[in-house]
Amino acid sequence: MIKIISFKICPFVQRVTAALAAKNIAYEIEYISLSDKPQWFLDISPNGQVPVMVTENGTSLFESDAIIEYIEDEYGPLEQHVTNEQRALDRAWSYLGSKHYLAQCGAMSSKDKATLEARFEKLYKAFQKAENQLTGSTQFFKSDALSNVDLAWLPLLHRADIIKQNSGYDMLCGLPKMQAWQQAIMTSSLVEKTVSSDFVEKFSGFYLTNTYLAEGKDIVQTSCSGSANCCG
Ligand SMILES: N[C@@H](CCC(=O)N[C@@H](CS)C(=O)NCC(=O)O)C(=O)O
Repeated sequence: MIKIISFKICPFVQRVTAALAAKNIAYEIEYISLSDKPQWFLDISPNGQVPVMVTENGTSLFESDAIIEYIEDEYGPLEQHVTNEQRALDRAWSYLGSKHYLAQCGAMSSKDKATLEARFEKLYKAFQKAENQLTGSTQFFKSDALSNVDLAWLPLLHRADIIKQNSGYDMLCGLPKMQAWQQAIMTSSLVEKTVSSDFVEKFSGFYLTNTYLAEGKDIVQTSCSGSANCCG
């Protein structure tokens, strides 16, 4: 069986588990400590990072983009009859999401409001681009069926939802089509299959403890993006 080497709150891992769950592919998962990486992990992970996927043949794959492409090549596409141009566009929109995972982690780790808003600005610009691309007439990014783009943005939208529920800070403030997309993803049965049962607890221990967002419902969100757009 496939094995995923993981760190519980890693968004790159969650993109991979989302791709596996969306295709009902069974896998085992092993969690490691990133502050004390075991030697066996360093031996199979050239970049020293999770996710690593150990295939059925025992080959260790690394870099989430490569793992996602392998899942598509090996187990078949999520969507049939996608043109080459559309596939390229889907990959590009997926990258726009996944290339902002670390920006979101950095923003959520901020100790004060000014740092949060400064770090969040780039991510919010990506959210605005997606808002402009969404039609608002379909449940998911392209249609009413899940696509690879949804899977790539799922970690961002999931984390933004937990932050909103616990702190009141809405990363999608002023972006109604993004909010609707987030709602569709969060109410699909997929999200819970992508993380461990203690995900929210682990995530909160990291991003909602000793951070600005940990101030919880006392947070007053005065702007949508760190600039002057008042959210009301
Ligand atoms: N480019 C990598 C990024 C993966 C990544 O940043 N993983 C983080 C956890 S979310 C990690 O393993 N950090 C440990 C380290 O960099 O030493 C990918 O797409 O797989």
